[in-house]
Amino acid sequence: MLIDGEWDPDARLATDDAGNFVRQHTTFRETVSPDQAATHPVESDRYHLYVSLACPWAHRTLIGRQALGLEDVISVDVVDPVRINDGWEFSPEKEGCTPDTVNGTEYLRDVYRTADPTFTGRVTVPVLWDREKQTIVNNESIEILRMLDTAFVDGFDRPFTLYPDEFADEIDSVVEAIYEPINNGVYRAGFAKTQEAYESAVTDLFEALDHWEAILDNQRYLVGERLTEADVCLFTTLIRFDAVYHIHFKCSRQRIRDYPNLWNYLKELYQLPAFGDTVDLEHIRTHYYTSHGDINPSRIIAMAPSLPLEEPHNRDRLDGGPPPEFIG
Ligand SMILES: N[C@@H](CCC(=O)N[C@@H](CS)C(=O)NCC(=O)O)C(=O)O
Repeated sequence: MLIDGEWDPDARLATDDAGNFVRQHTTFRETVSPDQAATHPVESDRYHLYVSLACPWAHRTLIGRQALGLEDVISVDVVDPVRINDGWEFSPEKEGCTPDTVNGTEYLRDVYRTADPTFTGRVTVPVLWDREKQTIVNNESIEILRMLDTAFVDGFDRPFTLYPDEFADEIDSVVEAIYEPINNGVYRAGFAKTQEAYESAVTDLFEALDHWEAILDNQRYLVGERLTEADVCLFTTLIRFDAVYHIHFKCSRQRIRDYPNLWNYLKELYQLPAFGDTVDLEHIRTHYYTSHGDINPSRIIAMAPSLPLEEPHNRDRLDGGPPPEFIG
């Protein structure tokens, strides 16, 4: 991480006294606004995303960008999936990676330093960059996803919304309900430093998955008949589960493929372009197995499981469905 703008490769992920993984809070929390007098007014070709295709948090923003038709409005650079001593870096020669086309840096930490030369904290993706103000607007995925949906509206050719007003409260509560046990829960299991901390995390995780498995028996999406932001947030964890979390993070009770409803739900989402096109299982597997030396010191990448995501799903039996614009 960066400490006062200096890179410290030995600073480790935080755990509390009981061995529980504690996620740090993100620090850049500004917003792109439809108000042209704001610090970061909405504008085409001004904002840029730095992502890793491996990262479930960054993946949310890529799905939002494509689903909301903002690919020509917001540019993207992709870091190297292997993150070792120098943190996220740009390796344009590698498949699926790009250079830093905006700031020309070699390491993402230098983008953080440009925004704040005395920055202290972890250098994480996603990052939403403002070319005009030469700074980071925001590095919290749910806020970036929401901003794409709510700020880039007037003057943009927007097919639909992932955050419809009439469901806003419900979406907020589902996003919050899945965050701790599922989205962050897989990390709490994987980075636990004691048996108790691990067991508590996997128990919460599978209880929450069991709960949503039951809901999805009668309901097409997490908040009902409409596909929303909440589904984006669950998808990016589910798509990594069988190939990575089940093995690398010891989320071993069962796979998503063993849950009939979650598996069919995952297949349905995967088959929508904004979801499927943004999945890179090579970057995902490479990143996790090579980048956490403390839990996989050999850095051997586990063989890819069979994941027939293109096979038919049975979600048409339920009311609702993706908006036609989504099908592409
Ligand atoms: N709360 C942040 C979390 C982002 C995050 O933890 N990203 C990971 C990649 S999956 C990262 O960049 N980690 C680098 C590090 O912790 O040093 C969000 O949702 O955007």
